[in-house]
Amino acid sequence: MKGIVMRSTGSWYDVRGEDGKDYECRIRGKIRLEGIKETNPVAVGDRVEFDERDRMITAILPRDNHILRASIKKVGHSSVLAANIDQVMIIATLAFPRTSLGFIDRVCVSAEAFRIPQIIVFNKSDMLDDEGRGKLNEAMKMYTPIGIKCLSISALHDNITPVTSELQGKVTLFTGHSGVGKSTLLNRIAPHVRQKTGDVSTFTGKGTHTTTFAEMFEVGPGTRIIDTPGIREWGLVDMTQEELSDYFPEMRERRLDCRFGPRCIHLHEPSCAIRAAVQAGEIAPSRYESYVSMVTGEDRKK
Ligand SMILES: Nc1nc2c(ncn2[C@@H]2O[C@H](COP(=O)(O)OP(=O)(O)OP(=O)(O)O)[C@@H](O)[C@H]2O)c(=O)[nH]1
Ligand SMILES: [Mg+2]
Ligand SMILES: [Zn+2]
Repeated sequence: MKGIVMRSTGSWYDVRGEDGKDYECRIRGKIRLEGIKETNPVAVGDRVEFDERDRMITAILPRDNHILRASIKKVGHSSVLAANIDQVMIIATLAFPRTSLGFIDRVCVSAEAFRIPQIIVFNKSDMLDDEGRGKLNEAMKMYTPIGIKCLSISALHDNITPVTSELQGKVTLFTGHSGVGKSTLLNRIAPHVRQKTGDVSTFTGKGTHTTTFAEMFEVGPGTRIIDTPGIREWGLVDMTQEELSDYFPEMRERRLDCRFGPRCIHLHEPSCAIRAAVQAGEIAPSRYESYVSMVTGEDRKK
């Protein structure tokens, strides 16, 4: 039978069969998807074939896309967060816990590499002071013009219609640090889900890693949300220095004007159109900083 992977623990997979029933399956031997070398061969969102009698996944059907991240601590270790998704929703908080713009940019680049649209939801607006609100406005003004939709909400107190209307009929991956409110938001959107949520430590200001497995929830007809465990750091996978600027929408067109053309990595080359645009205030300094950190970073080179 064919089915779709709804939940993955790494050794067990909950597969929703075409008959609408859920089956707890394992993987037979080593099935590998051509061209994929990650440690977890089957990810949430994968369409699979399985044997409903002995509960074994026998094949993974070709993917439309997937989203990959590398672990920064474990060199050479990367994992597929989810497969066959329509968009990524980055849940971010500027305080408690703090999400850096560098982290947001890394997620955006990883999604953009597969042309998966990104939406940033700045959560916990109720916790911002004047300074925080200023930073929020600046961030929204920076991302919106480059085609990344931004929303500001409080998952606890606000009407969340602006978020739900972005989700209709799509498969959306929720990602972000631990404690930013991914599961809280999911519970507001789909009260029948009842995901466990956990407090942010007042001592470290960080989340406590409450969600431990990626899981996809059906929240309406054709509307699915994948809730995932919080991520501390996001490393890029398999990108050359030359291609990286292609995944920054504001650099993609401009880089054609660099004197060294596609070989320019926009660091010290003469007549670089990207650096000129930064100097002219057409590319945000913080985006360029993120770019530099990624293009010179160790995690990219694996
Ligand atoms: N003040 C405030 N607290 C919030 C808001 N959204 C979530 N929280 C709180 O933040 C804490 C963490 O929420 P979770 O939903 O567990 O966070 P998560 O992103 O799922 O975290 P992990 O599962 O660990 O990755 C909980 O105590 C929530 O009640 C918000 O908009 N405002
Ligand atoms: Mg959670
Ligand atoms: Zn250049």
